[in-house]
Amino acid sequence: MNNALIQSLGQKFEQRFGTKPRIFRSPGRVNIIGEHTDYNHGFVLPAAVDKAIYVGISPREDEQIFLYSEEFSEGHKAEVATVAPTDKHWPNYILGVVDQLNKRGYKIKGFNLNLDGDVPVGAGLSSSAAVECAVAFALNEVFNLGIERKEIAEIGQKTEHTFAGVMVGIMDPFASVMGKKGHAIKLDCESLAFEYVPLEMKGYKILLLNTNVKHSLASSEYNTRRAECAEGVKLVNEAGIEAESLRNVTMEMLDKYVKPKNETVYRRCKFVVQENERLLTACEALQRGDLKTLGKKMYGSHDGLSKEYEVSCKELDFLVEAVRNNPDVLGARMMGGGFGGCTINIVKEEAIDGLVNNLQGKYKEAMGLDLTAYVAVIEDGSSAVQ
Ligand code: GAF
Repeated sequence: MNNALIQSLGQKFEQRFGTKPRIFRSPGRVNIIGEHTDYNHGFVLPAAVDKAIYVGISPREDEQIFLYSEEFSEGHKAEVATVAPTDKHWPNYILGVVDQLNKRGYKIKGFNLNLDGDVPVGAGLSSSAAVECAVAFALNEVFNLGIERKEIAEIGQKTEHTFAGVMVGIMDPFASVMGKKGHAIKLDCESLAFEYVPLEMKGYKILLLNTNVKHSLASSEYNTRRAECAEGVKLVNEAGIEAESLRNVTMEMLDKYVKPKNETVYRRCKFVVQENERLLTACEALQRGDLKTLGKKMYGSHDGLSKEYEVSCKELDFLVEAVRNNPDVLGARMMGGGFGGCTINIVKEEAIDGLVNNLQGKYKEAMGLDLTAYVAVIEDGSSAVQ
């Protein structure tokens, strides 16, 4: 918990709105393996981290919404009944949540809200889902709406669809809301059934290496990949096979019905089917303490994301190749939607400082960019802070 940030958020709230707020937090996430599988009804293995978005909030008697982003030093005003997307980026993640509550028949009044956080933006740690979940969680508590955690995650996902225009899956908000200290979440994105998997790391740590780039094609390419996967399912359906998603599609079906028709769609779908298999093997390995096999599957995941799914970039590939033959690193891969952000690495604890030092120099020389590193600490999901 970032106590300094919580204190300053509360003080700024009081100065701005003249009352003491309640404060809530919702964390960012890592994903150990299972990328671009969530919107294909497959499995993912995320975990909530100790970096979070914090919101201060107080209810109002009228219908007005007063928002303030401490990070951007900017305010925004709206009304509960008429929320709509704005040209400013950050208010959309809050207003979209209000819109979802309206559409689902949850009754709220106006409110004052400020927000801040320590989830690095654009690093692929899902700061936007953390905002949506922190806001939905806070409104649920303040207005006693009785919404269950899973629905809060769905509200976060829908907000991305409607107010940010990215057709994301359920993974990020689910991890933010449902996270458990010291555990990953093995989530079946078809049924939303899940189990907590203890992260027993035996002297290894989860190290995130931030490329500090976010290429602008991320959102458009994300939606394109989604459409390509849907096209693959359509081709299988046209061959007379009933399949609702890639979850019900096998490699044999892809080879027979998709490969001859569309090579690009075939490669995308092949990645997804194989990534699901990799996740299941990796998760079993993690459960029996076999971190080596987990690591191998992570490298396999990266290779598929880079070569078949084509959502990596030169900076991410550079960081994975730089550690691939290092005996202190069991596995590495790009994490999240792609085109920038972090790689996730399983690294021997005592080797971390030396590795980061060495990579910072190499990365600067090769890419002209600073590399930032962060050891992920796995925390609980959304909670009330005060
Ligand atoms: C982004 C999305 F928000 C997730 O839903 C998921 O698809 C991920 O990219 C890729 O695995 O983080």
